[in-house]
Amino acid sequence: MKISKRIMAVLISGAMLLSSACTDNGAQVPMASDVQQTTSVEATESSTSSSVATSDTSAVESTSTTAVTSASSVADTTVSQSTSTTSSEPQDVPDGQTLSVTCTIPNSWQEGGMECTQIDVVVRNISDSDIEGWTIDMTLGQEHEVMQYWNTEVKPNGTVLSCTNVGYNALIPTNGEITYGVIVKSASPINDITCSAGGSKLPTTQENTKPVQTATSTAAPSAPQIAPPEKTGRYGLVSECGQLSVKGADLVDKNGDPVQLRGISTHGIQWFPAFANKSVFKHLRDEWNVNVIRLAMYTGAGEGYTDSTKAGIEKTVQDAVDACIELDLYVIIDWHVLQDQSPQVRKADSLRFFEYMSKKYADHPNVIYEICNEPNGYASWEGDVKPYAEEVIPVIRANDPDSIVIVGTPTWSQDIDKALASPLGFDNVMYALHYYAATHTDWLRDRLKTCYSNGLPVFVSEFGNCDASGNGQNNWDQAKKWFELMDSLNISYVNWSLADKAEAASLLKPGASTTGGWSDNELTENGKFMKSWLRDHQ
Ligand code: IDC
Repeated sequence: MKISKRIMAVLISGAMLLSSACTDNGAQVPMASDVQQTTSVEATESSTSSSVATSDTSAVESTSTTAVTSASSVADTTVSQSTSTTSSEPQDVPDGQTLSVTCTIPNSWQEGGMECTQIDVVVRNISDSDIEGWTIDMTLGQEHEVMQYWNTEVKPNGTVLSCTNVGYNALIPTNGEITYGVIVKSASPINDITCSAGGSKLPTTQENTKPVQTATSTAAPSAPQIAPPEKTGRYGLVSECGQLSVKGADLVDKNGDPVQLRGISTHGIQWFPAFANKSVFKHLRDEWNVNVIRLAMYTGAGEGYTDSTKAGIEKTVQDAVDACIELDLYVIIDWHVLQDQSPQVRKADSLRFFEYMSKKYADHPNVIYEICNEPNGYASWEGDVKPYAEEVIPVIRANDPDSIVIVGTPTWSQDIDKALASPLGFDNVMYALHYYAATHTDWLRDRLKTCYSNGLPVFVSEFGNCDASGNGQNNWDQAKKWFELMDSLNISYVNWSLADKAEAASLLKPGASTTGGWSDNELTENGKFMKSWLRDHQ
């Protein structure tokens, strides 16, 4: 596959509407020195780009940051407009500025002759007071169609895409930040993005925009360039435990000794890609003591995984896998079947995806494949899940013969007894049990005990301390009973979820930093509990 690599500058400059009451009628053009903007552009892959896209996909990474001026967070008029200069180093933020906006293009690809561009945006409150309500008008320079968006409401208007807060991220505390993202389709590549407040479009001058350059490569997709793992001396990392396998009902390390993986699952990686990065994972490894990250990729069309979005989403997964490998972490690639009920619905995509991933990561003991999150509804073990697994596992095994594969079970991965009655005939397979402590209690723990004592290898690849909706109240009594049981059986477990969505299951409060290093103020009740539980775990 011929892969083209575009190096592209994204320019973002402009003003911010500070509150819903704000207008920008009084916009003024500040002195150039009032506004600081940094645009840095880097090509992160030298000659090759890999993707699981069905269409030709090129990875483009560009970052642009600007500080945006305003009178103050309580003002009812906006102030700001900016000209900007390109430089590679951030400068001091001048007085009077309120928000900084960082715009990244982690993925772009072609599809049906159109250009698809994912734009991730981080908005940071750099003022000394909280901000309630924000709107960013992004001028993309051309007509476009919005394919997907998260953590924002969008209002397309010609070449302008207006992005407004949703309820849970309206508030940006001082020094806090929120993230949102969009994927747009356009006739030609997006070369620069200009932001403005309330429609006061800011000029993008030619000198603000780096020329688009093109580089091509005919090299085939190859394994990522992996630096030697960073050592921490913590428990259960890949450099210590190596290739895992299954012995009886137990997960064991390269020496055959039982090992327990404990970690965190992302929320849908298509909705919260901002938290799936190396800096966050490193913080979780070093400060929370996790040794596994699960990457949940929802696979239903209504969940945003469509023919036009899947290339971008899958690339986000790959980047996150690469980050985990660099960090010496185990990583679970989760084909997050939920809305579709049966994994048969998307089997063709699954076979393509796991064929690609298992080939790409064949030499990395870090990678664990979870082939169907939670079959549910009509999906039965014998009629749907088992035959699906019998097709997918050989595809993985052909590339990566000794990897661990986790197989979901019916009724949202509660029916491990069905797997016990009719297990799969492959080595190194584990069966998923999922629980939410405020919903699933003794009866499901009893099922786990029975299945384990009958030799079934079980992996709790997702659990919550709240109820099964992902919300409601956390139930710490039940949570502790689950931990006691799982620890006594050395069963691995992964908490849902690494997101700042306003729901009980989230580990992070809305607007939490996307680079980790969270203070307790940025953690939810679940976040604080899980941090101390995992960190102090022996
Ligand atoms: C939930 C999310 C919620 C989202 C919903 C539908 O927490 O924000 O709106 O999915 O996409 C599961 C699923 C997991 C669910 C979670 C909580 O694997 O996707 O996430 N849950 O409902 N099984 C049991 C509970």
